[in-house]
Amino acid sequence: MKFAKDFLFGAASASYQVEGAWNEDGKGISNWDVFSKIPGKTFEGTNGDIAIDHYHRYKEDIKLMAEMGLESYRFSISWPRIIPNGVGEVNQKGIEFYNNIINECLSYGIVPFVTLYHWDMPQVLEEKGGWINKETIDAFLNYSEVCYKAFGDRVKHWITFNETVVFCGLGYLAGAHPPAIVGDLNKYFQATHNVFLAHAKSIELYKSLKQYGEIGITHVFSPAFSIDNKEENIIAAKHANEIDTNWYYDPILKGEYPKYVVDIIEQKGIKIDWTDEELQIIKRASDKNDFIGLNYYQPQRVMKNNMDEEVERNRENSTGAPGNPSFDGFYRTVKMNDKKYTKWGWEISPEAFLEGLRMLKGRYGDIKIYITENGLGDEDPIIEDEIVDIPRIKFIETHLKAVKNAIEEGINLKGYYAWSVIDLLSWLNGYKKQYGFIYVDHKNDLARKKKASFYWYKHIIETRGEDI
Ligand code: BGP
Repeated sequence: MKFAKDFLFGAASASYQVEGAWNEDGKGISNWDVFSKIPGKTFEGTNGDIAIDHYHRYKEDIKLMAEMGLESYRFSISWPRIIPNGVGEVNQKGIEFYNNIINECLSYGIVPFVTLYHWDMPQVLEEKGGWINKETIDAFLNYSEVCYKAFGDRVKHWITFNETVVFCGLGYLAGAHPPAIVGDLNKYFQATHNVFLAHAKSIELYKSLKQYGEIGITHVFSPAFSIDNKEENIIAAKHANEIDTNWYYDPILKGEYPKYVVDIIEQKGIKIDWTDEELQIIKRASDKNDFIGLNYYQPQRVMKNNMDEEVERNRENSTGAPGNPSFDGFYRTVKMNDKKYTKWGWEISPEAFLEGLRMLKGRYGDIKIYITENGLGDEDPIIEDEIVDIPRIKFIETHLKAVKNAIEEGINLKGYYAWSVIDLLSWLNGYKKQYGFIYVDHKNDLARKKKASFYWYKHIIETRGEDI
């Protein structure tokens, strides 16, 4: 089987991880500009001040994407580059920059797939309470309207938010992302609700503009599986899926929160400020999603946790990596001897990817799906000046095979975006953890170089994945 002509082969990035130019051309300060400079927060104090300087080198980068045959480029817009203070004045230089990116893509026939919020929030808003403050919802609505109106004539694919579970989980439970709050379940759940509301309002707004593109949200996709057939572990895996998946997917795709989690919230005495009107807006918007974006890296292998205390989550276990109990102490994710792991301890399992997609179809039906991120974080081998990232090729190949199988089973999958198009700043792992098809030489003026995977992906796109 070949992938259909309208299946998009893409790759992705995010503004803070590639752009740099953190204080140029009128850009406002973001929460990440501030957070990354707090000692001890990121790997060896790395930050995105320069990142890989995509801001100045976007032409070279997009030319390389075109050479690779990329059909679509998923990137994000930096909110503070567009509206430096979160609300109020629009920065025309910011509009110009993204116009340039979009036009450059289109000149090569590359479809721009745009994320509005990939975590870099204007610091001014973060200081006023960020996602806890309901005013941020209106500010986001205004920001998204500015973007739809400025770019919507050419951008026909929009993602409102990237991975709510990560920026809320790490922001309000683990303290590993801004605003660096630890263990505040009230704030965590409130923030998620406010984000879902902002999403709902923004897609209603988008539809009212009649730009006839498509819009959705991107979630982490990390299905939980019990490590064995013991009942207590099966219950633990169900619990993990309710908290980590259904809480995020249900309000978007069903327009309501899962009762299982709502009951837990009530039992714990957590009070979410949500009005009937807000819940109705979320309900009303749920059938307006054109697609769901899935970022799949790994599943969660789950067993009952026998510890009572509540525990922190960190970057690694927030996406299900083994070794730690859940934040509510109910279950733990574990490493299994018969599974394979990356150097960063993330399980490699295309099988669980396919199985998870089946679970998703079972719960939500035929919603259109894009895989908006999938890839291997590695320290790439360099042999005689060539970057021979064979493990990455294997990783992507086996996951594309799972995508193919899913399509053959009738799952409505319309595109695949490898993470990442080019080596970039990993939020907490600096430049050490590489994901790209294109290498960036930090010892040589950030020079770009094609990796083995670059040529391989080009071939896959050219042959529409026939050999997979
Ligand atoms: C996702 C984010 C990406 C990217 C990726 C890899 O959660 O959406 O922005 O960072 O994970 O993560 P890491 O760099 O931590 O390995």
